[in-house]
Amino acid sequence: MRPETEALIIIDVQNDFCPKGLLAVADGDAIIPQINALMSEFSTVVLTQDWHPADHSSFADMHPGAAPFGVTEMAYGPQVLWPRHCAQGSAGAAFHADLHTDPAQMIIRKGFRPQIDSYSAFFENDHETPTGLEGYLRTRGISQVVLVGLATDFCVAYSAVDAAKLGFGVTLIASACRAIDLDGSLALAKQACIEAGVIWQD
Ligand code: VGL
Ligand code: ZN
Repeated sequence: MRPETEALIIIDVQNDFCPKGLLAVADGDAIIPQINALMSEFSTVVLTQDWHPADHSSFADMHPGAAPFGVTEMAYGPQVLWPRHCAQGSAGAAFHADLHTDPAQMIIRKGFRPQIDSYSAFFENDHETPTGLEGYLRTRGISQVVLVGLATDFCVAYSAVDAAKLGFGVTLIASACRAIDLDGSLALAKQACIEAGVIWQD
């Protein structure tokens, strides 16, 4: 077992990010056996779940003339527009059936406000609005977090950078993540993580 001060945070292992999903990440489901095995080492396990309302502003079809995977300017800065995915209560938003969800004590849902996306498990994309996860971890005495899940270059990396900025010790296990890799986003995400002090474990 790892020390009780370490938490495993499993980002968005949901059907829509797995093969056949609405925003499928290549080989997204291939990481599940490794994640299931890792869970047994941690006394604190957190799952996150991307959880969008039907009128979410990250959906390309909410922006007339815009195409999925383009970028638009939101009140809080640039935002990639996505195909519809992880609609609240949909089968696509459910965790992949092979993921062991029973060991998790906490499930953080994010991206539920129509006007703002939330990649990070800690803050929405304005980098200000908290999800509450920081308080949960601190009051549980957690000082180190290990991050795995989908997608490496968006929700996992944003979570890792925020955790490091908040002062947690952070390790990202890249072999237990898969990336979207849009226009070099994976290389940029890795660089941002390393600059923030994240340990990027291949
Ligand atoms: C994600 C794009 C849109 C992710 C979520 O989980 O990385 N990416 N929503
Ligand atoms: Zn999303």
